Amino acid sequence: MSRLVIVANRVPDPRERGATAGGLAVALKDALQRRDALWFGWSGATVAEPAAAPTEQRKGRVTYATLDLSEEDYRHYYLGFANGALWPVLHYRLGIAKFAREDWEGYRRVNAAFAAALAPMLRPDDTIWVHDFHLFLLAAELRALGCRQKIGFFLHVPFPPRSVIMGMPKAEAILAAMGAHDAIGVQTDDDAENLRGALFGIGEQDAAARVGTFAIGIDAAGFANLAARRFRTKEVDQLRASLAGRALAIGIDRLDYTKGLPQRIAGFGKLLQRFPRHRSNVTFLQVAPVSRGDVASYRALRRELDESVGRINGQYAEPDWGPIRYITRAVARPTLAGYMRLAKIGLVTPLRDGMNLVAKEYVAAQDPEDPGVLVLSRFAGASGELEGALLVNPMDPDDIAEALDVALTMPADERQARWKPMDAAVRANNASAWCRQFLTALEGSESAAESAAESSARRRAA
Ligand code: ADQ
Repeated sequence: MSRLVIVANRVPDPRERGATAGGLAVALKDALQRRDALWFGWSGATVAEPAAAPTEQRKGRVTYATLDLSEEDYRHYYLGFANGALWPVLHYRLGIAKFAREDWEGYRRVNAAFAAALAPMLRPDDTIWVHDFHLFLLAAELRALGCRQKIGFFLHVPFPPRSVIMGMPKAEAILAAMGAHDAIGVQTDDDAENLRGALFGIGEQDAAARVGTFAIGIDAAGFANLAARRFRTKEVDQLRASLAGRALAIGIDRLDYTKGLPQRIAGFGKLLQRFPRHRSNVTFLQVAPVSRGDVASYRALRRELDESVGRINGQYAEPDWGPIRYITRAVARPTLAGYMRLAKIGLVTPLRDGMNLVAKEYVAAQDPEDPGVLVLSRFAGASGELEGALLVNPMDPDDIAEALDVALTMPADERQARWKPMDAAVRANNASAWCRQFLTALEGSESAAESAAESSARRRAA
């Protein structure tokens, strides 16, 4: 089998073990065990004078190759264009996006530098799989350097309607660069429709035809085992004891403005205000470690949450009960798995989310005999697969409060009837299925390099 080359903004630390690794590393685990692989991307470090050639480390069948960034590239490429412009726009938040030409230049420069460092490492029969919005231009840069290998792209975040994306300066250049891929994957049919519409709008019909939906999954069996094992550990016992028989609702997110945290906290406050019978009977634990703490909008979010949690706790707490526990430190994944199994309610209310793996992890973590209830945003990609969840509009704290009230009083047979099909879906559409389906589409696709050459030959002949 040919080598698989994964390109992503971040490269996992090869020392990370299965249970502690998150997101993409888990999703790709199967594929990386079955064939030789190269994982290429940013080291996570910034240095004064980055080397042009990557540092390599090998573990098992995978070589990890990383580049450092200069302070300037970190500021313009990562904080500026990727996180300041693309992240909000792709989550439909054109109004809070910040655009600067220097950021765009930094984005182009880093995509080109990544391509220049990767190209000499490639073998003729490699399959290349590029991940996410940091690297929209990479494939086009590789093609310009003469790469003819199959290149696939997967977008982990949503893709907004054409009218939103076209509001962002340089959107057209990004869309045009999509034509360099042989297969383009997104999380949901809505994302696919939006992306095709935008590509059509700029005359990239060939690229539009290569867009497909591939909903990302988790290692459901592995997570279920982890949660069951961790359910009886010191950390989970301590949390259980501290609840003194009260129900637990849990939220687990990166501290990010797309995750709907202020509205969620307000929703929990509304529950206590409008349904007083739940006062003193339910505790909400929100774990939200700070991410991207050096972007101003993230600092503002943190202040807002500190204030609203304090206000609700001040208003409703009793000497022996506090409504909200809010942790901005990281908690180890295995412990979180145990917490999820303990929680009667999983509260997952992003304003927009490509998929949201926490929703799937919460489902997988439940005790089949006594499963909890998932309260889920209808704007998370996962809502398409998790039909047994109580779906809410995450912008509406009253809607969240009403769903929490229903969840807290739901009888066991209804909880089971809702959970079973969700668990079946999470197990069927798991990480390995996602990976296999995307790679099958990519490796069986017509070559973009050849079809681009053919269509330019046709244009020349015409
Ligand atoms: P994220 O925005 O990071 O990912 P999500 O899918 O919810 O969002 O989480 C990814 C992983 O991080 C999960 O395994 C989750 O358990 C872990 N995680 C989240 N919060 C955590 C916390 N507080 N502590 C420890 N671990 C935590 C992006 C897109 C999503 C998409 C994924 C994968 O924004 O929509 O589902 O990529 O494609």
